[in-house]
Amino acid sequence: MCDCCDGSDEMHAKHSKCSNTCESAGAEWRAAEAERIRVAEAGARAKLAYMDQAKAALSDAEGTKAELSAKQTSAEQQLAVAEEQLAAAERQAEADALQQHSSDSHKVLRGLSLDGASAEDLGTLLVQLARTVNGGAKALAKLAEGAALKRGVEQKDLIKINWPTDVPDDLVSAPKAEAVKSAEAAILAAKSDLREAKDALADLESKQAKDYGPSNAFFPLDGKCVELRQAQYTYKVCPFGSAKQDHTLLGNFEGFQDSYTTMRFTNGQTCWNGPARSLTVKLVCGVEEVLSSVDEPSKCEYTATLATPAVCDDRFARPIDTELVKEEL
Ligand code: MAN
Repeated sequence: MCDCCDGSDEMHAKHSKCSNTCESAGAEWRAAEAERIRVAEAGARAKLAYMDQAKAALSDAEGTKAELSAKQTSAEQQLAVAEEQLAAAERQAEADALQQHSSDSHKVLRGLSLDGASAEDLGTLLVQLARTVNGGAKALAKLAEGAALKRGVEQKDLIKINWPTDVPDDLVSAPKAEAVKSAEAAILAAKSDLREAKDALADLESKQAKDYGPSNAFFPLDGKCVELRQAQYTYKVCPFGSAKQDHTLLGNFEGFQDSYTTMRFTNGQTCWNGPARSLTVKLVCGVEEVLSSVDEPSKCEYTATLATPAVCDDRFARPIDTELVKEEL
């Protein structure tokens, strides 16, 4: 080991194999220091942006909630209207189908010259036909039913006729009426608007109740996740959410510790013969969220480091290269 800077090698300078590393060591230190300052400044600027995001989302939360409630009410009203329209359209479609059906049956009967046959004979005939004709059985049964009704058989007597039952419905389902289709589409749209408004309202209310640290600087981390592939595992940490090692739950976000310099995730998957897994995340200043150095110092108790602008010192936030900009101008 030789640093070549303390003068001890100078006595034998001629024969010394020591080369002077001061310059390269100094350059390395200066580069590291410049990088540290760059991160501190860029991180601080990013933190100001985080604080602004939080302010925009939270400071007028009551106003936003009122807007969302109004959206919810209007979606509920639209849904009620669309449901009424659907019921009316379905009633109309059913009436149209019945009318169509009875006029069709009549035409067929006339066509087959069977309009003089007795209702029972007609029923039996058509049911037999329905059983033997592949595919259109239910349609034919309906036809028979319509014809029988038309010829004076009472509804209560119809059940005495042995209608075929093993016919899939879709063989007889007529195309949907346009009015039914459009009412159904309106219901879907209103339901989706309603869900959207409800979700946004619930999301905002839950965010209002959370602790996002001084100046709410941690706000933009809510909903973000950071991953790190290390050894055989992929670690995934979602601040305010949960932390995982592949599919194993390391813990759910419990809160901050040590003046917002640490996050704790607890109540993870229980370790075989050990505690429930937990994770302590050390927070350091960085330009963006980067997860590093996951460790397991004690069985199923994990540690990690998360870089984030949220913990940078915003007093370092100087405008980017003002001097340079001035010079360039
Ligand atoms: C898995 C991983 C490890 C942990 C053991 C404990 O292999 O979660 O990190 O130490 O289980 O059995």
